[in-house]
Amino acid sequence: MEAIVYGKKFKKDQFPKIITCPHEMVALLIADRFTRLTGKPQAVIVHVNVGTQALGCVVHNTSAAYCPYMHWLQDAKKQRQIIRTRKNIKQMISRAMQPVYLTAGREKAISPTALLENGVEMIATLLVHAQRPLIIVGHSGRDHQALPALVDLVDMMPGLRVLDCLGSDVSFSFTHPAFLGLGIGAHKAIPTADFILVVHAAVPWIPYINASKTYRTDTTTAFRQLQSYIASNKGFTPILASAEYLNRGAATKNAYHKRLAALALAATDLKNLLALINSYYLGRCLHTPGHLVNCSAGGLGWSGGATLGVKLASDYLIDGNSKGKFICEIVGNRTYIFDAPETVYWIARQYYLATLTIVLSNNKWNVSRNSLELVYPAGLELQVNNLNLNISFSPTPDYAGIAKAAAGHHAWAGVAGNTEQFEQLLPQAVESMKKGVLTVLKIRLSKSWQAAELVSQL
Ligand SMILES: Cc1ncc(C[n+]2csc(CCOP(=O)(O)OP(=O)(O)O)c2C)c(N)n1
Ligand SMILES: [Mg+2]
Repeated sequence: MEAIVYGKKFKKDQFPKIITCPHEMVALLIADRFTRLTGKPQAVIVHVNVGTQALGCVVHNTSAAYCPYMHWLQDAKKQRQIIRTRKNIKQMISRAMQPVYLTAGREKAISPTALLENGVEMIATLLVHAQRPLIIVGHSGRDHQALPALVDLVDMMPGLRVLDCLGSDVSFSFTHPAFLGLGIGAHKAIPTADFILVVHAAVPWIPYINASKTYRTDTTTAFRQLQSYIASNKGFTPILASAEYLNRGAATKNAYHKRLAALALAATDLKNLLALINSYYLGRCLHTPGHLVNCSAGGLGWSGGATLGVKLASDYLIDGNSKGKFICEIVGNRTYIFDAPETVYWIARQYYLATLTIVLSNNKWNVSRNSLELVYPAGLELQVNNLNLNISFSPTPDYAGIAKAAAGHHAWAGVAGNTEQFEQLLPQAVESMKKGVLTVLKIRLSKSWQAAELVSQL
């Protein structure tokens, strides 16, 4: 703290901006998202041991999202010895700026590299000759140049399809006919594909893949290399222009439109609560890299701090003056509580970070029941309500009120209890946020507000 005062007093122009953050997880989340969007390194200062532990699952989320992260004192003995010599401090920090998760030990520095020539030739040949080629992406969209490079590659290969296992970024255009959508866990295209190119995606969940070759390379460069190799190879041209390939291109397009029609139909069936339509429809608005920031791992409590980080980064990239993009967070009711909202909205007010938060309140932790029913499809849980399963959130907290109170009442807070109220309040919430006011709208999802949920069934 002495150094902070010194820096603020005597090194004004060189000293970093410091944000006070009353919760460690939120601090790391802000830094993580700021770095992801701007590429600028950030630092989080926490208490040496208990503060480190309070960083909690965000450490896991950050490393799973390939956000370069250096933990200075985790393995205190060894890292202290390495860093405190001061002689190699510059090298150690610049090494940590590379996409490595640095906890201890000296890992190899990685810099963006191109694919080796024989790698380009091999992948291109396999892609062109495959009958049912598939590309799986996960995090490649972090580099905003990678998406257009992949679209160019796919466009020249009729029948080539792309599956996104949603690392945390928009990696392929959701409206491209070659897009198979999001597949987390499994997808029917995987066992039937005869060549799969996995690019920047964590794949331990795919039991079918036994990679014959792996390459460490810069994604955008590799897509561009493959595209130009295929375009300039005269042997490939007649293959790609053959009737067989054109037919399979048309079939891919057809299948895409059929999938959309099936989803549109599912959307009209209000009884089918498991129809996975919401995320898909939301996804159809996503063509632009950077328009979605997802968690990438399962540690809840990430979205509030992450939203602030994205807002800060967006303001910084435009003019540093609250003129950034429209930032909206959509969050479940339990997840909202994990976020440490009293910290998040205090910071939001303190640093003029206006965002729109929509809390979807179904009055419970529904996912826990879903998981239970998957394991015990005919179990005892079917005979009891959420109160008996201890996953009910009744009586529900005033989610929007929590935010408003944390922001010293400098916030717009609303609750929509039905469709009409939602239609009325949403435009007001959007307007409020656009005016620079911190905005939180809670939506009470109807099914969960039945009186039966309040009375024990045991
Ligand atoms: C730190 C942490 N603790 C516990 C979990 C397990 N978990 C996954 S989803 C969930 C509940 C989410 O509830 P809510 O946000 O209300 O969404 P809903 O299930 O109702 O759709 C929990 C506890 C987790 N992912 N992360
Ligand atoms: Mg819920």
